[in-house]
Amino acid sequence: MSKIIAISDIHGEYDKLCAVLNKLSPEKNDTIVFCGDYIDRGKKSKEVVDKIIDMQNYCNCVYLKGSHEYAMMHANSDSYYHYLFWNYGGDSTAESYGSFENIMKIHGDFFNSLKYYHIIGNYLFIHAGIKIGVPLEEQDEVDMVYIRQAFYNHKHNMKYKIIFGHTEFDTPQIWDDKICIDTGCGKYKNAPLTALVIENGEEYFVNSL
Ligand SMILES: [Mn+2]
Repeated sequence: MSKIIAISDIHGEYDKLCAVLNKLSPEKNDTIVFCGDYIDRGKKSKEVVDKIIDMQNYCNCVYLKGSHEYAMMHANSDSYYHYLFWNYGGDSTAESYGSFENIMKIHGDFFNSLKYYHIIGNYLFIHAGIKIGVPLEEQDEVDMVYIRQAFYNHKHNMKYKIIFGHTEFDTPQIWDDKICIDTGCGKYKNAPLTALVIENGEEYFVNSL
């Protein structure tokens, strides 16, 4: 049976990404949904993006937009996102690419292709969450990459189990209707990168430790 794998919030931690991918060893019928926040904080944002693009040679890949990609892509047109990018780890991304301009010069096609959410069967994958009570097609882009407690502290009434990252916890958080897989990779030195694996109707976690 093929596996569905979700990975979120890598934040430039190339070695932790490789450790998780080596443990998972995905095969060609498997699907990895990368849930955003590839860049910032860790030292190897460019290598992380190269690696996740390269994974298309091994399995199906889906790439979602995270809040850090959103801020980076709006940093030159909006002073608020400029502040967020440069004060929440964007300096290490610019360093990894050689300059801020190089980020879009080198990986612009990739960043411009990112989706806000992806549905597979009964699962909906998204970076941060949804505004509860608003239909999926009417969700605001900023909510989908930035929302926190207003989403995860409440039951949503969508027919999907929502898999998300964005808000970091010590361990994966499991609710009846949602799972958060951000375990602080890139933010805390010893925090692992955690993947959710869905296989034969079972859900389990694989981390980089
Ligand atoms: Mn993040």
